[in-house]
Amino acid sequence: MSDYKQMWSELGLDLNAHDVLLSVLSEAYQNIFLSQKMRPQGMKYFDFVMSEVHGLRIKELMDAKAEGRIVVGSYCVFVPEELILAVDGISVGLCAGAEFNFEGAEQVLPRNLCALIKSAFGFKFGRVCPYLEACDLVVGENTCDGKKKAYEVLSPMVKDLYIIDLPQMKTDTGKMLLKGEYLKFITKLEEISGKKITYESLKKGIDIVNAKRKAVKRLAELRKADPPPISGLDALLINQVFFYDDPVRFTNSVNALCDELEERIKKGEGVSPEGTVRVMISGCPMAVPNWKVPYIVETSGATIVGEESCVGERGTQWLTETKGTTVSELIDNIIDRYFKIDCAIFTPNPSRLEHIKEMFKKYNAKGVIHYNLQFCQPYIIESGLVESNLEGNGIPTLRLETDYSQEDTGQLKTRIEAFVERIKG
Ligand code: BJ8
Repeated sequence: MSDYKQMWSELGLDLNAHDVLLSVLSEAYQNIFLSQKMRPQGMKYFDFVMSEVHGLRIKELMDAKAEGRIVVGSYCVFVPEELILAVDGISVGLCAGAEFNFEGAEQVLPRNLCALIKSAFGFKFGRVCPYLEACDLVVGENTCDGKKKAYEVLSPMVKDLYIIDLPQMKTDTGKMLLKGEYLKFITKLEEISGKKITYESLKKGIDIVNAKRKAVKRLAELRKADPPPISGLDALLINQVFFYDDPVRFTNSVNALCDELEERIKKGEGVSPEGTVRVMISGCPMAVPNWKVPYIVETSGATIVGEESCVGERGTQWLTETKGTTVSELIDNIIDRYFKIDCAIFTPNPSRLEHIKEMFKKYNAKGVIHYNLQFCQPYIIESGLVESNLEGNGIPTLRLETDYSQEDTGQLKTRIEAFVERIKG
């Protein structure tokens, strides 16, 4: 990696703590990703992105800011990237997936809060996240209680925190609320960027994000093959990079990888032997570098063929329609698209269960691993309903509850291996 120390220091990072984080990240990456056999060549691009995730990409953000573009960070797939692109902004994901400086986070937050939230605060207090520090605007959203209240604590610690209120029910009133909130968000984006959204700029934003979604959907389709041409770990990594990378370059790289995977499928090549137990993951999002459970699964005799998650198909399954000739019609298309997201904060939330079953069938999975982060009430409560329905329909289901620590690795491995044996019959 080039020497980015000056840039990091100008962003206010704690250089020593940041070095520690990068070295842990790099070691984990070596052990988890680079040790895999039969990886596609196209993954080299994503290895490069990860090796420069706090370097070159941050430099790109800083260069863009110098040219007058804004950087907007968010923690949820309810924040429309299309709108950010329409004011020539750059959207970055801020969710964190590492247990870093939880002691710092627990100074202001309760211990019994999900690791995703604590990690974001740990990164902020530890001054190790250049993405957060590069943001002109940080967008929070009223989803679960944990995030909603934590944003109040975060507010004085960042330059500009903007909150989007979200409905909790899929009703007409809920949709009107979402529309009102997105319209206010547009005003905010126009204000801080100094640029007005036009039909052309919004249409371009929609096209860019749709192309990105189409590329990951194409990748998902290719995972139907047996043997699978790509590991679940690598597919997850791509879904994680989705939130950081330049969207056009990302799309081209995923499509180039898919070309290669198509060739592999024609030749019958895969990352695991034909007939390897196929499972899908469903539940809480896995932010970088949260690779613990997928790593255990794929080193326990199974292969992951799909993710029903916001870092996965829940976040990418729908495109935004492009019909209409006015800004207002395009905005309505965006609202229609985002209102379909079936996050567990909605009540009731039947379409998520239907989507899990649809994915199970489509990817010819043999079991579902329901991934819960400890203390995540929406997904933990919903997982009971999901499990009983899936098991009732003959779909083997394993419910896991974990955090970002490595302490339960042995126990998780025992349970996952037993589940794989159960599926094998
Ligand atoms: S749309 S899943 S990205 S809210 S894990 S912080 S729910 S206590 S992340 Fe999410 Fe948007 Fe929904 Fe998706 Fe709370 Fe649960 Fe923690 Fe969570």
